[in-house]
Amino acid sequence: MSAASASPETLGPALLGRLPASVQQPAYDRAALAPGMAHVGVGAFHRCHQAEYTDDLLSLRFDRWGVVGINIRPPSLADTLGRQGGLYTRLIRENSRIEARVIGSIVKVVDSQASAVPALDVLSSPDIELVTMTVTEKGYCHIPSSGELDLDHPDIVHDLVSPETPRSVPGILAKALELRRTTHGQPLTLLSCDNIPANGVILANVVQAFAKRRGNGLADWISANAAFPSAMVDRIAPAVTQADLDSVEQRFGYRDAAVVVGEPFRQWVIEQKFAGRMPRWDLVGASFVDDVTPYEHLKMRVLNGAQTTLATLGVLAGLEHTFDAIADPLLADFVRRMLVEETLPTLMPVPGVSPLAYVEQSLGRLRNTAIRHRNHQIATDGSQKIVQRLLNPIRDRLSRGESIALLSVPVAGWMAYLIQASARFGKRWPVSDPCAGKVADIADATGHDAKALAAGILAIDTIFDPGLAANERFRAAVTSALDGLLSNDPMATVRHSLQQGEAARLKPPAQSALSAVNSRQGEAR
Ligand code: CS2
Repeated sequence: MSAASASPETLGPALLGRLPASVQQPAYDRAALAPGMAHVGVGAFHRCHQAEYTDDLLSLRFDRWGVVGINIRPPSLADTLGRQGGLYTRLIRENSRIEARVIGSIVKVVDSQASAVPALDVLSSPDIELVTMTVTEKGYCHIPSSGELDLDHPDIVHDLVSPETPRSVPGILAKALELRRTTHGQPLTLLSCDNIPANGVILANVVQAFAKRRGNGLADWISANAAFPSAMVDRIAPAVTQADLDSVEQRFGYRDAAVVVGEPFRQWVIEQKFAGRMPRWDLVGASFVDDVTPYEHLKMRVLNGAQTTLATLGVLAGLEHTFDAIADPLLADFVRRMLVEETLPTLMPVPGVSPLAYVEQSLGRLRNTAIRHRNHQIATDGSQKIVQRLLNPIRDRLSRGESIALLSVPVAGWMAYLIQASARFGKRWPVSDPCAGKVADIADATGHDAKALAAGILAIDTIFDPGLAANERFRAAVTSALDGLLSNDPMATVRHSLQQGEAARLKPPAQSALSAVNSRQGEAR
């Protein structure tokens, strides 16, 4: 095809074979591809991660592993991927380098936003042996601090009353499993690819808690016929922008409404616990292991901990993207020292990984200027993220009497981010977080008293379990950091905390400082 043609063609099966040579395309016969698995939540991350691994695998060893993509929440897929026969361009970008590839593993898309019926038809089909999902942290309807199903969640309340017309992920999956049981009885593996600790355990908890309340033997059938492996997933793939879509048209001469952009790095570690046949993703770079916990902790506490820290402190410093925040010498110094001095000692050994090298590699990934990851995007749903990224390492350190001078700053940063979105603080930026309303109410009622603000927010027990919230060292550290972050010079607090962290490093912890905080929050294993 000609890049100079007046009206560029849109990507679709008819364009395969006529793409510019610089665009890699599926090396297998897409027409022969039959659906064998479904994915719920087809967003940028799925297209940049699991769908790419599957595309790799189909090229290496063709099998019945076409993906049916289902969205149960906006956006609609029909107008983008649907119109393109499931095809899309995956760009890998690193500074000035760009690599384009058309991914072919999605064979069909299903929009099920208005009713669960289309999703249930796919999920209950005997052709589907595996369901993967990326439904975001809050899609599980669990309580982050405990990992249990949130029975007060409006969608769960609805689905327990009307299980035939479910809206929530647990409700839809329980109904799909019920249909499988009553029709063909085929087992199913349900693989969460969301960034929450012990995601398989959380998924099993919420589906089983829902099924038990149905009281019709479904929970027992699920125990015997479904598997919920946990997985650690990694690739930075920010929300796609118009500039990304335009860049494909400009560089490669065709239109694509479903472009995704990711960094070169990718990782997928999957717990080996399956109900039936699985795609051999281990042949194309994924790892099948007995326990993903050490990998999850490493990734969530180091890479994601750094991202959340740079995002909230970055917004307070007036910086837009991750790469802007890490280019700031103070924030770069802060995040490296936080990770090395406070986070790394909380990690379990990970086979073949040097923790210090992992920190440097992670910071290097965050400096990639072609990945335009907005700080506000990472700060979105912070209440669902800080438990695994910041509070769990804090809890581990408190239980050993160790300093939390640095890790407590981004916790206060998350608070300051939501507080300043309240009317009382002039609605400095729009926010999206299930706890935003609660924090705004606290801020509106309290005003500028950091102690009262922190006390109000620490009392939100779906995030801060009572043991942690009552810990005096934690309360004092967060309150003092919050006071500074709400001032006119928030970065002075970041600088000051580095000095405090330094002092704590030189002084052994006092016995009296040892706290009785034990189990880890939200880690349901
Ligand atoms: C990010 C993640 O938005 C966020 O919360 O921290 O999406 C992050 O980019 C991925 O976990 C990387 O694998």
